Amino acid sequence: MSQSVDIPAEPTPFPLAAETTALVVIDMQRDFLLPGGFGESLGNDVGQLLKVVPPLAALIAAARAAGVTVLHTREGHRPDLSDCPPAKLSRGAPAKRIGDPGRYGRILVRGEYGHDIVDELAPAPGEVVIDKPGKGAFYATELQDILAAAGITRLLVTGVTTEVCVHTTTREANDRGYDCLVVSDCVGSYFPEFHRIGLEMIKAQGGIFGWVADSAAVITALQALTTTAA
Ligand code: TIU
Repeated sequence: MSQSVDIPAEPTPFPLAAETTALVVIDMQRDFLLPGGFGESLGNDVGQLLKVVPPLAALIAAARAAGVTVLHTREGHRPDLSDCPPAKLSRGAPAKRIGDPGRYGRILVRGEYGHDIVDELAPAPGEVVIDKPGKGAFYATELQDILAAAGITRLLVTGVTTEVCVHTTTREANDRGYDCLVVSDCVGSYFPEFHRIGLEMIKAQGGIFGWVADSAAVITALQALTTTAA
C-alpha cells in the first residue's frame, strides 16, 4: 500500500500519496507573465503573476524529490489558428490579438518563444507538457487519458490565472472525479480580488470544487513523503 501524508488544507485535510497524485502547472508561459505578451495586450498588470514563480519553483522541486508526477500545460494555437474559435480571436479590444507578432513572437502560437514556459519553471526531461487551445486543460487534450494511464486521481493545481485557466481546469477535473487541491500562493491573477475570491470559491460549501492549502503546507507533506520513502 502506498504511503500517504495528510496536507492540512481547507476545508479538510487532503491525503497525499506520490503514486496517485500529479502536480499540474498551468500556463506559466512568457506570454502571460512577461511585459509585451498576451496578458499585457489585454491591458493587464503582468507583475501580479511574477510573484508566483519563486514559491512554485520550490513546490515543483519538492514534488520531483517526492516522486510526484509533474505535468505542465500551455495555452496556445496552431500557427494557422485553425483551433482558435473566432469568438476567442475577436473577443474584447486587445492591443494585439492571438497570432499577431508580439515582443516574443506570434502571440499564443505554438512553437513561438512567448508561448513557452518561463525559464525558472522549465519542464524537466520526460515531464509531460499538454498543449491546450482552451482555458481548461481537459478540453481537446489528451490529459484525461494520460492521468488514467498513470493511475492518477488527485491533483495539486498551480499556475495562472486563478479565476481563468486554474478555475476552469479545476472545475473540469472535479466533474471528472479528480480530487483537486489548489495551492494558494502558487496560483496568481492579474486581479488580486478575483484571486482571493477564486480561492474562496474552490473551498466553499464543504469543498465544492476542491481543497486549498499554501505551498508551505504542501512542501512539508512532500518532504515527509520523501523522508519516509528513503
Ligand atoms: N486572461 C487570463 O486571465 N487568462 C488567460 O487568458 N489564460 C489563462 O488563465 N491561462
